[in-house]
Amino acid sequence: MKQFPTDFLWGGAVAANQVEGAWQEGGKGVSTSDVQPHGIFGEVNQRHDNTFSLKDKAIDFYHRYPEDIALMSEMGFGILRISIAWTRIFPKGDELTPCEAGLAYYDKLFDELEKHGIQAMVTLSHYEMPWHLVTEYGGWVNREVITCFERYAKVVFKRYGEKVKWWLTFNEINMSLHAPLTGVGLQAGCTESHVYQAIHHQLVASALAVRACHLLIPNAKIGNMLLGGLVYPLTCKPNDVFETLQENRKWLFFGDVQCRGTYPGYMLRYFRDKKIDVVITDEDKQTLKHTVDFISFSYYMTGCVTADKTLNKQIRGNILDMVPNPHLRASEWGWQIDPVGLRTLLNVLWDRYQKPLFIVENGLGAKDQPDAQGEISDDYRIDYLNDHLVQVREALQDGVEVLGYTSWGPIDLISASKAEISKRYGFIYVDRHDDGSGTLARSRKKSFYWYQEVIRTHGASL
Ligand code: BGP
Repeated sequence: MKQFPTDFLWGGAVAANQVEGAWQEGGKGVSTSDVQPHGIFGEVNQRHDNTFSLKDKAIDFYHRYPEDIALMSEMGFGILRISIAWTRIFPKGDELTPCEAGLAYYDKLFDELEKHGIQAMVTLSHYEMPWHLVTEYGGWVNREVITCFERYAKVVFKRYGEKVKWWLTFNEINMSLHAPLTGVGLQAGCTESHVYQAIHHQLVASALAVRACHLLIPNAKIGNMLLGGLVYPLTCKPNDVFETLQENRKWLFFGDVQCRGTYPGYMLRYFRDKKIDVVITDEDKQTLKHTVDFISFSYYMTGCVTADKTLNKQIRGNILDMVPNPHLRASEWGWQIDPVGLRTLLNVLWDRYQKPLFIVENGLGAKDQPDAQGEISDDYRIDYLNDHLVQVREALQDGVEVLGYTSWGPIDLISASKAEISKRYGFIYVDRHDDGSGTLARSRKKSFYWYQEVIRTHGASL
């Protein structure tokens, strides 16, 4: 099989706070992303001092989306994953009536996609929530936030039910363990019990969104979204192998709850051993039974795990506590490149859940340099994506059900970790720089034509 199935969905993925800009337009409220000008691991800055944040304008997708969607259409996209900024719909998060200007904005965006025959996939919450829900409610540790989220989800399902058939609940829900403010709205000083209580509430909210989506848009599909954090044992020592199992369970736990509808025994033991007290009501247990239709995930890298605590853990990528794999090379940011790991991950998830899979993020962050003619020959990006897609094709032949592939950042955008634009992922270059300079003009990189050919040939050109 050279070609992918003809109904395989090809496209790209972006997030509101990394592309839209217009952070104070259209009635939008302040989100957690707005108060983290230095990225998801950065300090909170309430912006009263007019601190510069590249995200305020981002790539101005809010105003320029018709041009950007036309370019994606030229590449042959069948699907675009976006996120809705919760603060455009409910600026503070706890209002009873939504903001019409925010609703109208996404209406226009979905209409533009439809004009080009591109389906929309929508993440309800991608690394942001209303800041008011953090300051006044304490974030997701407060059960009332579930009600606010459910109201928001129902409003957008009702409004866009005719236009959007693909939905995701929380982006990389397992990242809450590493970036609690971004994930569950918890500020410095929170305990592990707080984090897991907040995560529990988010899992309940995710299941309520699944229930509402099934009721309100019966012909839509709703999935979860995991950071595919596959890790390998550094050696074949039994303790390394067991430690690796436990490390993988840290992220698979979220999938277990969202796909199987119940807490796994290993997690309940972890809570007992660590004296973590999570309130899980009988009603919550019933709610969690509303499981997702498909599993979506991001994949960038793998890492290794060792039981030997004397070995230095290194900080790499957006996840901590992994040891570099001596057999892999890494990107400029130290993210280890492992195409075969994607095939392994697809097989692991398929074997575990038997639910369809959607790769909703994958890509290479790199510093692109235009040549004298202004062209960008990003062969490194083409190689990365090509090698990963070849492994997706292998997984399809292994019998794994893969619905589609949306590469991360088909157009350059602001990075989540550092809030810079110099770490670029796009097929489309955006003339903007970390200091805020640049014309915002768009241009096609070499990878633009490569991806166009991949889509045109259903992957036969790989
Ligand atoms: C994922 C996030 C994205 C995206 C990507 C790349 O974790 O879901 O929002 O940003 O990582 O990370 P970065 O932007 O830090 O390079």
